[in-house]
Amino acid sequence: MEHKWWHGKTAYQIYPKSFMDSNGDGIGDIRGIIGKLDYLKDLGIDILWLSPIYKSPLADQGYDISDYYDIDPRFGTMEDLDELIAKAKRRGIGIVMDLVVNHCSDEHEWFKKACEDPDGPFGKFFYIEDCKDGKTLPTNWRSYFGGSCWEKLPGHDDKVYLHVFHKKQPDLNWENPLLRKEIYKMINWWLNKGIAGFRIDAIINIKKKLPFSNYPADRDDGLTSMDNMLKEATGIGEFLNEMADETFRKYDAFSVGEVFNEKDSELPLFIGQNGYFSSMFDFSTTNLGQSSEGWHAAGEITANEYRDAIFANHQRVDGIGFLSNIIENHDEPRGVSRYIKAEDLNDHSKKMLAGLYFFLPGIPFIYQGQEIGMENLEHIDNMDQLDDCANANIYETSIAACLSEKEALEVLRKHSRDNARTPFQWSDEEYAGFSSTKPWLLVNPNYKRINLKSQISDSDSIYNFYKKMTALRKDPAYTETLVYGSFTPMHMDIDNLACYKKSADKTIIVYANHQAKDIVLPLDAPLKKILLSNSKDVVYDNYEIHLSGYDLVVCEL
Ligand code: TEU
Ligand code: CA
Repeated sequence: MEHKWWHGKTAYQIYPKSFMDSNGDGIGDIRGIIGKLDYLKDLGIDILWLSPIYKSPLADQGYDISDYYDIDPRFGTMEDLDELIAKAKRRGIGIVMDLVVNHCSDEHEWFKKACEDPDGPFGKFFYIEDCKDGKTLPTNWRSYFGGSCWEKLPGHDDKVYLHVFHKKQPDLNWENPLLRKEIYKMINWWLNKGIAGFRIDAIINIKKKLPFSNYPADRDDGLTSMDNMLKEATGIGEFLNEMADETFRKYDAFSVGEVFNEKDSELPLFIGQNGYFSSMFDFSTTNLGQSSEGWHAAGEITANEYRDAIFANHQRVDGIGFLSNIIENHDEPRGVSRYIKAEDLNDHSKKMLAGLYFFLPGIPFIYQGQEIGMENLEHIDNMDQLDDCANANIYETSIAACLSEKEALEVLRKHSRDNARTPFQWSDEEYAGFSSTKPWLLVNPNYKRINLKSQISDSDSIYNFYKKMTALRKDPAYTETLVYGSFTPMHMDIDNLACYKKSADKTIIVYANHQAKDIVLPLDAPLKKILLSNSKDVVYDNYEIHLSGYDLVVCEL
Protein backbone atom coordinates (compact mmCIF):
# COMPACT_ATOMS: atom_id res chain seq x y z
CA MET A 1 0.00 0.00 0.00
CA GLU A 2 1.33 3.42 -0.92
CA HIS A 3 2.19 5.27 2.29
CA LYS A 4 0.29 8.48 2.99
CA TRP A 5 1.07 11.16 5.54
CA TRP A 6 -2.04 10.41 7.60
CA HIS A 7 -1.58 6.66 7.95
CA GLY A 8 0.21 6.55 11.28
CA LYS A 9 -1.67 9.44 12.83
CA THR A 10 -3.94 9.68 15.84
CA ALA A 11 -6.95 11.95 15.47
CA TYR A 12 -9.12 13.73 18.04
CA GLN A 13 -12.61 15.12 17.58
CA ILE A 14 -13.57 18.37 19.24
CA TYR A 15 -17.21 19.36 19.64
CA PRO A 16 -16.38 23.05 20.07
CA LYS A 17 -19.51 24.10 21.89
CA SER A 18 -18.67 21.70 24.72
CA PHE A 19 -14.88 21.64 24.83
CA MET A 20 -13.67 24.78 26.62
CA ASP A 21 -15.27 28.17 27.20
CA SER A 22 -12.64 30.94 27.28
CA ASN A 23 -14.86 33.99 27.81
CA GLY A 24 -17.42 32.90 30.35
CA ASP A 25 -20.57 32.86 28.23
CA GLY A 26 -21.20 29.16 28.83
CA ILE A 27 -20.35 28.20 25.24
CA GLY A 28 -17.11 26.55 24.22
CA ASP A 29 -15.07 28.49 21.68
CA ILE A 30 -11.98 28.61 19.48
CA ARG A 31 -9.86 30.43 22.06
CA GLY A 32 -10.77 27.67 24.47
CA ILE A 33 -9.30 25.17 22.02
CA ILE A 34 -6.15 27.26 21.51
CA GLY A 35 -5.61 27.18 25.26
CA LYS A 36 -5.72 23.37 25.23
CA LEU A 37 -3.36 22.73 22.31
CA ASP A 38 -0.50 21.75 24.59
CA TYR A 39 -2.81 19.34 26.38
CA LEU A 40 -3.70 17.72 23.05
CA LYS A 41 -0.09 17.64 21.91
CA ASP A 42 0.85 15.93 25.15
CA LEU A 43 -1.89 13.35 24.64
CA GLY A 44 -0.23 12.46 21.33
CA ILE A 45 -2.72 13.96 18.90
CA ASP A 46 -1.73 14.69 15.27
CA ILE A 47 -5.05 15.52 13.64
CA LEU A 48 -7.77 17.66 15.18
CA TRP A 49 -11.26 17.45 13.69
CA LEU A 50 -13.49 20.36 14.69
CA SER A 51 -17.23 19.87 14.46
CA PRO A 52 -18.70 22.92 12.65
CA ILE A 53 -17.84 26.42 13.85
CA TYR A 54 -19.14 28.26 10.78
CA LYS A 55 -21.81 30.92 10.99
CA SER A 56 -25.01 29.14 11.93
CA PRO A 57 -28.34 29.55 13.72
CA LEU A 58 -27.26 26.36 15.57
CA ALA A 59 -30.59 24.61 14.95
CA ASP A 60 -28.54 21.42 14.63
CA GLN A 61 -25.57 22.82 16.56
CA GLY A 62 -23.65 24.13 13.57
CA TYR A 63 -24.55 21.37 11.09
CA ASP A 64 -26.82 24.04 9.62
CA ILE A 65 -24.44 26.53 8.03
CA SER A 66 -25.57 30.01 7.01
CA ASP A 67 -22.14 31.18 5.78
CA TYR A 68 -19.38 28.77 4.77
CA TYR A 69 -16.82 31.58 4.76
CA ASP A 70 -17.41 32.94 8.22
CA ILE A 71 -17.14 31.86 11.86
CA ASP A 72 -20.09 32.03 14.19
CA PRO A 73 -19.43 34.82 16.71
CA ARG A 74 -20.35 32.44 19.51
CA PHE A 75 -17.25 30.41 18.61
CA GLY A 76 -14.97 33.38 17.91
CA THR A 77 -13.58 35.08 14.83
CA MET A 78 -11.73 34.12 11.67
CA GLU A 79 -8.60 35.60 13.29
CA ASP A 80 -9.03 33.18 16.18
CA LEU A 81 -9.28 30.30 13.76
CA ASP A 82 -6.21 31.43 11.79
CA GLU A 83 -4.34 31.55 15.07
CA LEU A 84 -5.55 28.07 15.95
CA ILE A 85 -4.46 26.68 12.57
CA ALA A 86 -1.01 28.31 12.88
CA LYS A 87 -0.44 27.30 16.50
CA ALA A 88 -1.61 23.76 15.84
CA LYS A 89 0.72 23.51 12.87
CA ARG A 90 3.68 24.58 15.01
CA ARG A 91 2.89 21.65 17.28
CA GLY A 92 2.65 19.23 14.37
CA ILE A 93 -1.14 19.10 14.57
CA GLY A 94 -3.28 19.43 11.44
CA ILE A 95 -6.74 20.96 11.64
CA VAL A 96 -9.56 19.08 9.93
CA MET A 97 -12.77 21.03 9.36
CA ASP A 98 -16.25 19.60 9.09
CA LEU A 99 -17.63 19.72 5.55
CA VAL A 100 -21.42 19.93 5.63
CA VAL A 101 -22.60 20.05 2.05
CA ASN A 102 -25.62 17.81 1.85
CA HIS A 103 -27.56 20.81 3.11
CA CYS A 104 -27.05 24.34 4.35
CA SER A 105 -29.13 26.48 6.71
CA ASP A 106 -32.46 28.00 5.71
CA GLU A 107 -30.77 31.26 6.78
CA HIS A 108 -28.08 30.91 4.08
CA GLU A 109 -28.16 33.57 1.33
CA TRP A 110 -28.77 30.89 -1.27
CA PHE A 111 -31.96 29.71 0.40
CA LYS A 112 -33.20 33.23 1.01
CA LYS A 113 -32.76 34.00 -2.69
CA ALA A 114 -34.45 30.72 -3.58
CA CYS A 115 -37.47 31.76 -1.54
CA GLU A 116 -37.57 35.14 -3.27
CA ASP A 117 -37.47 33.55 -6.70
CA PRO A 118 -37.96 29.76 -6.75
CA ASP A 119 -37.67 29.71 -10.55
CA GLY A 120 -34.43 31.71 -10.56
CA PRO A 121 -30.85 30.37 -10.40
CA PHE A 122 -30.86 29.85 -6.62
CA GLY A 123 -34.12 27.93 -6.71
CA LYS A 124 -32.12 25.30 -8.58
CA PHE A 125 -29.63 25.05 -5.69
CA PHE A 126 -32.34 23.20 -3.76
CA TYR A 127 -35.08 20.65 -4.32
CA ILE A 128 -38.19 22.76 -4.63
CA GLU A 129 -41.34 21.02 -5.84
CA ASP A 130 -44.91 22.03 -6.54
CA CYS A 131 -47.53 21.15 -3.98
CA LYS A 132 -50.60 22.78 -5.45
CA ASP A 133 -53.15 21.55 -2.93
CA GLY A 134 -50.81 22.15 0.01
CA LYS A 135 -51.22 18.48 1.01
CA THR A 136 -49.96 16.03 -1.60
CA LEU A 137 -46.24 15.84 -0.96
CA PRO A 138 -43.71 14.66 -3.56
CA THR A 139 -42.66 11.66 -1.43
CA ASN A 140 -43.43 9.92 1.87
CA TRP A 141 -39.81 9.90 3.09
CA ARG A 142 -39.28 10.38 6.81
CA SER A 143 -36.65 12.95 7.74
CA TYR A 144 -33.88 11.70 10.06
CA PHE A 145 -35.20 13.89 12.84
CA GLY A 146 -38.80 12.70 12.40
CA GLY A 147 -41.79 13.83 10.35
CA SER A 148 -41.99 14.44 6.62
CA CYS A 149 -38.86 15.60 4.80
CA TRP A 150 -40.93 18.23 2.94
CA GLU A 151 -41.67 21.67 4.30
CA LYS A 152 -43.62 24.54 2.83
CA LEU A 153 -41.35 26.99 1.05
CA PRO A 154 -41.58 30.29 2.96
CA GLY A 155 -43.73 32.72 1.02
CA HIS A 156 -45.12 30.10 -1.36
CA ASP A 157 -48.17 28.14 -0.27
CA ASP A 158 -48.01 25.95 -3.38
CA LYS A 159 -44.35 24.86 -3.07
CA VAL A 160 -42.33 22.65 -0.76
CA TYR A 161 -38.57 22.04 -0.31
CA LEU A 162 -36.71 18.89 0.67
CA HIS A 163 -34.86 18.50 3.96
CA VAL A 164 -33.68 15.00 4.86
CA PHE A 165 -32.55 16.34 8.25
CA HIS A 166 -34.11 19.29 10.14
CA LYS A 167 -36.48 21.68 8.37
CA LYS A 168 -33.85 24.36 8.94
CA GLN A 169 -31.44 22.26 6.83
CA PRO A 170 -32.66 22.44 3.21
CA ASP A 171 -30.92 19.86 0.98
CA LEU A 172 -28.59 21.20 -1.68
CA ASN A 173 -29.20 19.99 -5.21
CA TRP A 174 -26.01 18.24 -6.28
CA GLU A 175 -27.45 17.54 -9.72
CA ASN A 176 -26.87 21.24 -10.45
CA PRO A 177 -23.30 21.82 -11.74
CA LEU A 178 -23.39 25.46 -10.60
CA LEU A 179 -24.00 24.35 -7.02
CA ARG A 180 -21.17 21.83 -7.21
CA LYS A 181 -18.83 24.53 -8.52
CA GLU A 182 -19.68 26.77 -5.56
CA ILE A 183 -18.97 23.92 -3.14
CA TYR A 184 -15.58 23.10 -4.67
CA LYS A 185 -14.60 26.77 -4.64
CA MET A 186 -15.42 26.91 -0.94
CA ILE A 187 -13.49 23.71 -0.15
CA ASN A 188 -10.41 25.04 -1.93
CA TRP A 189 -10.69 28.37 -0.16
CA TRP A 190 -10.34 26.47 3.12
CA LEU A 191 -7.57 24.20 1.89
CA ASN A 192 -5.66 27.29 0.78
CA LYS A 193 -5.76 28.45 4.37
CA GLY A 194 -3.55 25.52 5.26
CA ILE A 195 -5.97 23.14 6.93
CA ALA A 196 -5.09 19.45 6.75
CA GLY A 197 -8.41 18.29 5.37
CA PHE A 198 -12.06 17.60 6.03
CA ARG A 199 -14.45 15.24 7.75
CA ILE A 200 -17.34 14.96 5.33
CA ASP A 201 -20.78 15.05 6.86
CA ALA A 202 -23.73 12.85 5.89
CA ILE A 203 -22.29 12.59 2.39
CA ILE A 204 -24.20 9.49 1.37
CA ASN A 205 -27.35 11.61 1.21
CA ILE A 206 -26.23 13.88 -1.63
CA LYS A 207 -27.53 11.51 -4.30
CA LYS A 208 -31.30 11.25 -4.39
CA LYS A 209 -33.32 8.64 -6.24
CA LEU A 210 -35.03 10.66 -8.96
CA PRO A 211 -37.70 11.15 -10.10
CA PHE A 212 -39.21 11.39 -6.63
CA SER A 213 -41.32 8.41 -5.63
CA ASN A 214 -42.92 6.80 -2.60
CA TYR A 215 -41.85 3.62 -0.81
CA PRO A 216 -43.98 1.35 1.39
CA ALA A 217 -44.64 2.94 4.79
CA ASP A 218 -42.70 1.24 7.59
CA ARG A 219 -44.34 2.85 10.65
CA ASP A 220 -47.79 4.04 11.66
CA ASP A 221 -46.87 7.58 10.62
CA GLY A 222 -47.29 6.44 7.01
CA LEU A 223 -43.73 7.45 6.20
CA THR A 224 -40.72 5.44 5.08
CA SER A 225 -37.10 5.35 6.18
CA MET A 226 -34.65 7.35 4.04
CA ASP A 227 -32.66 4.11 3.66
CA ASN A 228 -35.21 2.80 1.17
CA MET A 229 -34.56 5.70 -1.16
CA LEU A 230 -30.78 5.69 -0.63
CA LYS A 231 -30.54 2.01 -1.53
CA GLU A 232 -31.94 2.78 -4.95
CA ALA A 233 -30.01 5.98 -5.60
CA THR A 234 -27.08 5.17 -7.89
CA GLY A 235 -24.35 7.37 -9.31
CA ILE A 236 -23.04 9.13 -6.21
CA GLY A 237 -19.53 8.13 -7.33
CA GLU A 238 -19.57 10.67 -10.14
CA PHE A 239 -20.12 13.50 -7.67
CA LEU A 240 -17.56 12.22 -5.19
CA ASN A 241 -14.91 11.63 -7.80
CA GLU A 242 -15.40 15.08 -9.25
CA MET A 243 -15.20 16.62 -5.78
CA ALA A 244 -11.99 14.74 -4.97
CA ASP A 245 -10.43 15.75 -8.30
CA GLU A 246 -11.38 19.38 -7.98
CA THR A 247 -10.31 19.68 -4.35
CA PHE A 248 -8.73 17.10 -1.97
CA ARG A 249 -6.44 15.37 -4.46
CA LYS A 250 -4.84 18.64 -5.53
CA TYR A 251 -3.76 19.33 -1.96
CA ASP A 252 -2.96 15.80 -0.71
CA ALA A 253 -5.57 16.61 1.93
CA PHE A 254 -6.89 14.11 4.45
CA SER A 255 -10.57 13.40 3.97
CA VAL A 256 -12.71 11.11 6.08
CA GLY A 257 -16.23 10.37 4.99
CA GLU A 258 -19.29 9.81 7.11
CA VAL A 259 -20.40 6.97 4.91
CA PHE A 260 -23.19 4.51 5.69
CA ASN A 261 -24.63 1.69 3.61
CA GLU A 262 -21.86 1.43 1.03
CA LYS A 263 -21.72 -1.81 -0.94
CA ASP A 264 -18.65 -4.09 -0.82
CA SER A 265 -18.00 -3.47 -4.49
CA GLU A 266 -17.81 0.28 -3.83
CA LEU A 267 -15.11 0.07 -1.16
CA PRO A 268 -12.10 0.45 -3.51
CA LEU A 269 -13.80 3.48 -5.04
CA PHE A 270 -14.44 5.09 -1.67
CA ILE A 271 -11.18 4.42 0.17
CA GLY A 272 -8.91 2.48 -2.17
CA GLN A 273 -5.75 3.99 -3.59
CA ASN A 274 -6.91 7.22 -5.22
CA GLY A 275 -10.38 6.72 -3.74
CA TYR A 276 -12.88 9.51 -3.19
CA PHE A 277 -11.74 9.76 0.44
CA SER A 278 -8.59 9.02 2.43
CA SER A 279 -10.68 7.07 4.89
CA MET A 280 -14.20 6.53 6.17
CA PHE A 281 -15.53 5.81 9.63
CA ASP A 282 -16.16 2.29 10.80
CA PHE A 283 -19.80 2.52 11.83
CA SER A 284 -20.30 -1.24 12.05
CA THR A 285 -20.91 -1.08 15.80
CA THR A 286 -22.93 2.13 15.64
CA ASN A 287 -25.61 0.23 13.77
CA LEU A 288 -25.71 -2.68 16.22
CA GLY A 289 -28.95 -3.24 18.04
CA GLN A 290 -30.79 -0.60 15.99
CA SER A 291 -34.40 -1.25 15.08
CA SER A 292 -36.40 0.23 12.22
CA GLU A 293 -39.13 0.96 14.79
CA GLY A 294 -36.98 3.49 16.64
CA TRP A 295 -34.58 3.78 19.54
CA HIS A 296 -37.04 2.44 22.11
CA ALA A 297 -36.83 -0.92 20.34
CA ALA A 298 -33.02 -1.03 20.27
CA GLY A 299 -31.48 -4.22 21.63
CA GLU A 300 -28.54 -4.69 23.99
CA ILE A 301 -25.21 -5.31 22.33
CA THR A 302 -23.22 -8.38 23.32
CA ALA A 303 -19.43 -8.59 23.42
CA ASN A 304 -19.49 -11.17 20.62
CA GLU A 305 -21.63 -8.94 18.39
CA TYR A 306 -19.28 -6.05 19.04
CA ARG A 307 -16.20 -8.07 18.12
CA ASP A 308 -17.78 -9.77 15.12
CA ALA A 309 -18.96 -6.46 13.66
CA ILE A 310 -15.63 -4.65 13.79
CA PHE A 311 -13.55 -7.64 12.79
CA ALA A 312 -15.77 -8.34 9.80
CA ASN A 313 -15.58 -4.73 8.68
CA HIS A 314 -11.80 -4.64 8.92
CA GLN A 315 -11.55 -7.87 6.97
CA ARG A 316 -13.85 -6.39 4.36
CA VAL A 317 -11.48 -3.47 3.72
CA ASP A 318 -8.30 -5.54 4.16
CA GLY A 319 -5.86 -4.70 1.40
CA ILE A 320 -8.18 -1.96 0.10
CA GLY A 321 -7.86 0.99 2.45
CA PHE A 322 -7.96 2.49 5.91
CA LEU A 323 -10.99 2.80 8.15
CA SER A 324 -11.21 5.45 10.86
CA ASN A 325 -11.98 3.81 14.18
CA ILE A 326 -14.18 5.22 16.91
CA ILE A 327 -16.00 4.10 20.01
CA GLU A 328 -18.18 7.23 20.02
CA ASN A 329 -18.69 10.65 18.46
CA HIS A 330 -21.00 13.64 18.92
CA ASP A 331 -23.94 11.63 17.52
CA GLU A 332 -23.49 8.60 19.73
CA PRO A 333 -23.94 7.88 23.38
CA ARG A 334 -20.65 7.38 25.22
CA GLY A 335 -18.93 4.19 24.03
CA VAL A 336 -18.08 2.95 27.51
CA SER A 337 -21.75 3.19 28.51
CA ARG A 338 -22.91 1.48 25.34
CA TYR A 339 -20.43 -1.37 24.99
CA ILE A 340 -19.69 -2.28 28.62
CA LYS A 341 -22.31 -3.72 30.97
CA ALA A 342 -23.40 -1.11 33.55
CA GLU A 343 -22.45 -3.34 36.47
CA ASP A 344 -18.94 -3.79 35.07
CA LEU A 345 -18.24 -0.18 34.17
CA ASN A 346 -15.00 0.99 35.80
CA ASP A 347 -11.52 2.25 34.88
CA HIS A 348 -10.29 -1.27 34.17
CA SER A 349 -13.05 -2.15 31.69
CA LYS A 350 -12.85 1.28 30.07
CA LYS A 351 -9.16 0.73 29.34
CA MET A 352 -10.01 -2.67 27.85
CA LEU A 353 -12.43 -1.07 25.39
CA ALA A 354 -9.85 1.60 24.59
CA GLY A 355 -7.13 -0.93 23.78
CA LEU A 356 -9.51 -3.14 21.82
CA TYR A 357 -10.28 -0.50 19.19
CA PHE A 358 -7.12 1.59 19.29
CA PHE A 359 -4.76 -0.93 17.65
CA LEU A 360 -7.11 -2.10 14.92
CA PRO A 361 -5.92 -1.37 11.39
CA GLY A 362 -6.75 2.20 10.40
CA ILE A 363 -6.75 5.59 12.08
CA PRO A 364 -7.89 5.88 15.70
CA PHE A 365 -10.14 8.82 16.50
CA ILE A 366 -10.59 9.87 20.13
CA TYR A 367 -13.75 11.86 20.85
CA GLN A 368 -13.33 14.60 23.46
CA GLY A 369 -13.74 13.24 26.98
CA GLN A 370 -13.29 9.65 25.88
CA GLU A 371 -9.68 9.86 27.11
CA ILE A 372 -10.92 10.42 30.67
CA GLY A 373 -13.70 7.83 30.48
CA MET A 374 -16.69 10.17 30.32
CA GLU A 375 -20.02 8.35 30.62
CA ASN A 376 -23.66 8.83 29.63
CA LEU A 377 -25.93 10.86 31.88
CA GLU A 378 -27.18 8.90 34.89
CA HIS A 379 -30.65 10.47 35.09
CA ILE A 380 -32.86 12.57 32.92
CA ASP A 381 -35.77 14.05 34.83
CA ASN A 382 -37.42 15.97 32.02
CA MET A 383 -36.98 17.05 28.43
CA ASP A 384 -35.99 20.58 29.47
CA GLN A 385 -32.63 19.29 30.68
CA LEU A 386 -31.77 18.28 27.14
CA ASP A 387 -31.08 20.21 23.97
CA ASP A 388 -30.65 18.15 20.80
CA CYS A 389 -33.13 18.62 17.95
CA ALA A 390 -33.28 14.85 17.48
CA ASN A 391 -34.64 14.24 21.01
CA ALA A 392 -38.27 15.16 20.38
CA ASN A 393 -38.63 12.50 17.73
CA ILE A 394 -37.04 9.82 19.92
CA TYR A 395 -39.39 10.78 22.75
CA GLU A 396 -42.53 10.96 20.62
CA THR A 397 -41.78 7.69 18.83
CA SER A 398 -41.38 6.03 22.23
CA ILE A 399 -44.67 7.46 23.52
CA ALA A 400 -46.43 6.39 20.30
CA ALA A 401 -45.14 2.87 20.97
CA CYS A 402 -46.97 2.99 24.34
CA LEU A 403 -43.98 3.62 26.60
CA SER A 404 -44.64 5.70 29.72
CA GLU A 405 -43.10 9.16 30.04
CA LYS A 406 -40.54 7.77 32.42
CA GLU A 407 -39.64 4.98 30.03
CA ALA A 408 -39.35 7.41 27.13
CA LEU A 409 -36.92 9.54 29.17
CA GLU A 410 -34.93 6.38 29.85
CA VAL A 411 -34.70 5.76 26.09
CA LEU A 412 -33.23 9.26 25.75
CA ARG A 413 -30.87 8.67 28.64
CA LYS A 414 -29.44 5.74 26.77
CA HIS A 415 -29.53 7.04 23.23
CA SER A 416 -29.70 10.84 23.15
CA ARG A 417 -26.88 12.55 21.30
CA ASP A 418 -26.69 14.94 24.25
CA ASN A 419 -24.85 12.22 26.18
CA ALA A 420 -21.76 13.00 24.15
CA ARG A 421 -22.35 16.75 24.17
CA THR A 422 -22.25 17.54 27.88
CA PRO A 423 -19.27 19.80 28.67
CA PHE A 424 -15.77 18.35 28.93
CA GLN A 425 -14.97 17.58 32.56
CA TRP A 426 -11.67 19.36 33.17
CA SER A 427 -11.77 19.45 36.96
CA ASP A 428 -13.96 19.00 40.03
CA GLU A 429 -14.54 22.76 40.25
CA GLU A 430 -17.90 24.33 39.55
CA TYR A 431 -19.16 23.57 36.01
CA ALA A 432 -16.33 21.04 35.77
CA GLY A 433 -13.85 23.78 34.94
CA PHE A 434 -15.45 24.13 31.50
CA SER A 435 -16.81 27.61 32.08
CA SER A 436 -17.12 30.23 34.79
CA THR A 437 -20.85 30.36 34.20
CA LYS A 438 -23.71 27.91 33.75
CA PRO A 439 -22.99 26.06 30.48
CA TRP A 440 -25.41 25.81 27.54
CA LEU A 441 -25.98 22.13 28.33
CA LEU A 442 -25.93 20.48 31.72
CA VAL A 443 -22.65 19.16 33.11
CA ASN A 444 -22.79 15.44 33.82
CA PRO A 445 -23.21 15.32 37.62
CA ASN A 446 -20.47 12.68 37.81
CA TYR A 447 -17.78 15.34 37.15
CA LYS A 448 -16.52 15.20 40.75
CA ARG A 449 -15.61 11.57 40.15
CA ILE A 450 -14.62 11.76 36.49
CA ASN A 451 -12.42 14.71 35.54
CA LEU A 452 -9.08 15.33 33.91
CA LYS A 453 -7.43 17.09 36.84
CA SER A 454 -7.62 14.02 39.03
CA GLN A 455 -6.23 11.84 36.24
CA ILE A 456 -3.27 13.86 35.00
CA SER A 457 -0.94 12.97 37.85
CA ASP A 458 -2.26 9.45 38.42
CA SER A 459 -0.10 7.12 36.33
CA ASP A 460 -2.86 4.48 36.41
CA SER A 461 -5.58 6.79 35.10
CA ILE A 462 -7.52 6.27 31.90
CA TYR A 463 -6.00 9.48 30.58
CA ASN A 464 -2.47 8.16 31.09
CA PHE A 465 -3.50 4.88 29.49
CA TYR A 466 -4.53 6.80 26.37
CA LYS A 467 -1.15 8.55 26.43
CA LYS A 468 0.58 5.19 26.53
CA MET A 469 -1.52 3.99 23.60
CA THR A 470 -0.70 6.99 21.40
CA ALA A 471 2.99 6.65 22.34
CA LEU A 472 3.05 2.95 21.44
CA ARG A 473 1.64 3.62 17.98
CA LYS A 474 4.40 6.19 17.48
CA ASP A 475 7.22 3.96 18.78
CA PRO A 476 9.45 3.47 15.71
CA ALA A 477 10.06 -0.14 16.73
CA TYR A 478 6.35 -0.98 16.33
CA THR A 479 4.94 1.55 13.89
CA GLU A 480 5.35 -0.60 10.79
CA THR A 481 3.51 -3.49 12.43
CA LEU A 482 0.82 -1.44 14.12
CA VAL A 483 0.08 0.76 11.13
CA TYR A 484 0.68 -1.50 8.14
CA GLY A 485 0.72 -5.00 9.64
CA SER A 486 -1.74 -7.57 8.36
CA PHE A 487 -4.79 -8.13 10.53
CA THR A 488 -5.85 -11.62 11.65
CA PRO A 489 -8.71 -12.27 14.07
CA MET A 490 -7.87 -15.00 16.56
CA HIS A 491 -9.71 -17.33 18.94
CA MET A 492 -13.04 -16.54 17.31
CA ASP A 493 -14.51 -19.65 18.93
CA ILE A 494 -14.08 -18.14 22.40
CA ASP A 495 -16.97 -16.03 23.64
CA ASN A 496 -16.50 -12.47 24.86
CA LEU A 497 -12.88 -12.29 23.77
CA ALA A 498 -11.67 -9.92 21.08
CA CYS A 499 -8.22 -11.04 20.02
CA TYR A 500 -6.28 -10.09 16.92
CA LYS A 501 -2.83 -10.36 15.48
CA LYS A 502 -0.97 -7.67 13.59
CA SER A 503 2.07 -8.88 11.67
CA ALA A 504 4.73 -7.16 9.62
CA ASP A 505 8.38 -7.04 10.71
CA LYS A 506 7.10 -7.91 14.20
CA THR A 507 4.14 -9.89 15.51
CA ILE A 508 1.83 -8.15 17.95
CA ILE A 509 -1.25 -9.66 19.58
CA VAL A 510 -4.04 -7.70 21.24
CA TYR A 511 -6.11 -9.59 23.81
CA ALA A 512 -9.27 -7.93 25.07
CA ASN A 513 -11.32 -9.91 27.56
CA HIS A 514 -14.73 -8.28 27.15
CA GLN A 515 -16.39 -9.81 30.25
CA ALA A 516 -15.98 -10.14 34.02
CA LYS A 517 -14.95 -13.81 33.72
CA ASP A 518 -11.30 -15.01 33.53
CA ILE A 519 -9.95 -16.86 30.49
CA VAL A 520 -6.84 -19.01 29.95
CA LEU A 521 -5.56 -19.15 26.39
CA PRO A 522 -2.87 -21.18 24.68
CA LEU A 523 0.04 -19.24 23.14
CA ASP A 524 1.19 -20.02 19.58
CA ALA A 525 4.71 -18.91 20.40
CA PRO A 526 6.42 -17.70 23.56
CA LEU A 527 5.54 -14.19 24.45
CA LYS A 528 8.49 -11.83 24.10
CA LYS A 529 7.25 -8.71 25.74
CA ILE A 530 4.15 -7.05 27.12
CA LEU A 531 3.89 -3.70 25.38
CA LEU A 532 0.83 -2.45 27.22
CA SER A 533 -1.76 -3.74 29.65
CA ASN A 534 -4.42 -2.48 32.04
CA SER A 535 -3.26 -5.13 34.50
CA LYS A 536 -0.03 -4.93 36.48
CA ASP A 537 0.48 -8.66 36.80
CA VAL A 538 -0.44 -10.55 33.68
CA VAL A 539 0.29 -14.22 34.32
CA TYR A 540 1.81 -16.22 31.45
CA ASP A 541 4.41 -18.85 30.68
CA ASN A 542 5.71 -20.23 27.39
CA TYR A 543 2.46 -22.02 26.66
CA GLU A 544 -0.45 -20.02 27.98
CA ILE A 545 -1.69 -16.64 29.16
CA HIS A 546 -4.26 -15.95 31.91
CA LEU A 547 -6.60 -13.05 31.39
CA SER A 548 -8.67 -11.80 34.30
CA GLY A 549 -12.01 -10.12 33.69
CA TYR A 550 -11.74 -7.10 31.35
CA ASP A 551 -7.98 -7.51 30.96
CA LEU A 552 -6.36 -5.93 27.97
CA VAL A 553 -2.92 -7.10 26.90
CA VAL A 554 -0.92 -5.91 23.91
CA CYS A 555 2.14 -8.08 23.49
CA GLU A 556 4.92 -8.97 21.10
CA LEU A 557 5.41 -12.62 20.20
O1 TEU B 1 -24.95 12.88 10.95
C1 TEU B 1 -25.51 12.15 9.90
C2 TEU B 1 -26.30 10.99 10.18
O2 TEU B 1 -26.66 10.41 9.19
C3 TEU B 1 -26.67 10.34 11.40
O3 TEU B 1 -26.62 8.99 11.32
C4 TEU B 1 -26.87 10.81 12.75
O4 TEU B 1 -26.40 9.80 13.58
C5 TEU B 1 -28.33 11.04 12.98
O5 TEU B 1 -28.47 12.40 12.81
C6 TEU B 1 -28.82 10.60 14.32
O6 TEU B 1 -30.06 11.12 14.62
C7 TEU B 1 -24.34 14.08 10.60
C8 TEU B 1 -23.81 14.79 11.81
O7 TEU B 1 -22.79 14.02 12.40
C9 TEU B 1 -24.93 15.11 12.74
O8 TEU B 1 -24.49 15.71 13.93
C10 TEU B 1 -25.87 16.04 12.00
O9 TEU B 1 -27.02 16.23 12.77
C11 TEU B 1 -26.27 15.48 10.64
O10 TEU B 1 -25.19 14.95 9.91
C12 TEU B 1 -26.86 16.57 9.80
O11 TEU B 1 -25.85 17.46 9.39
CA1 CA C 1 -17.40 31.17 25.04
